Amino acid sequence: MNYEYKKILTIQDISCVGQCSLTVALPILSACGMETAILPSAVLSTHTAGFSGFTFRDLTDDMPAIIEHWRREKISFDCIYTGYLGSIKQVGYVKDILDTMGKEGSVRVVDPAFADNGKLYPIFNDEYVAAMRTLLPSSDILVPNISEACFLSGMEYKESYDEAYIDGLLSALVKLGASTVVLTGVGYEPNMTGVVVYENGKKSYYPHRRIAKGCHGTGDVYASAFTGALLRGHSAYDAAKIAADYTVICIENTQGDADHWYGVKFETALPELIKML
Ligand code: PXL
Repeated sequence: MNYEYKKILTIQDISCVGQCSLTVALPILSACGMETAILPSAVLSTHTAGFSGFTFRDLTDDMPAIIEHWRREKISFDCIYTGYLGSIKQVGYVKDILDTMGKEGSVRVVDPAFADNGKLYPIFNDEYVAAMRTLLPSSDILVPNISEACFLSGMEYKESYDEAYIDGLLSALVKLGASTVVLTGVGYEPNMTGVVVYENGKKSYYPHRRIAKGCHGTGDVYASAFTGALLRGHSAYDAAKIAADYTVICIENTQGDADHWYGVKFETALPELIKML
């Protein structure tokens, strides 16, 4: 084995059908060669973006006993990666985990996972956004899209913008306590998008092709591949680039299949991801 094998805890929902959250994060992190542990935030029959009448079981009340058991067993993690959470109360438990359950030198990746295209996902509201803001000082790397960055910072959401607007978002997030920010979906030209990595006051941009607007599940594919590549020892910028290239291939491999509107066929591109690592 020519890399360090690490244990990662990911906290997000189980959407039984829909290719997002844990059903995406686990195979991607495993493909990156890492041990996975999970704390499911909720169980849904499907994700909430496009299916109607989904079921939702909030697992908040299971969390204290799980955390307590882990503490008794002295369990800790090399990385804690959070995504879609189940309730405002749960955010407090997740903050506690971020603050106390990492090993020395661990990395905490927070994907806000609550908004897209300027809108909050169905179950969330402003109070949830305020709760999520409290996670920023407990994160090492925040991976928002522009919508989430706007809700967190209170800045207006814009479809088209310039670099000054993006700089404003980044500095607002840092003021709220974020350290490194990996801002996804940043495009200054038609048919292009990209990712901005803001680290130690330095901003780097990786532009790439924008294939289709608003593909479901790509945020989770991106954040999972980013986290896996980071744990494999890549810099935040290189991990951001690998995750972007992988996500683009996933979208390409899904295009043209109208029945597959709810997610991307990320499994088909795992061999490419492994090569990039
Ligand atoms: O992909 C983000 C996500 C995760 N989990 C659930 C969702 C969504 C996006 O809509 O509904 C349940």
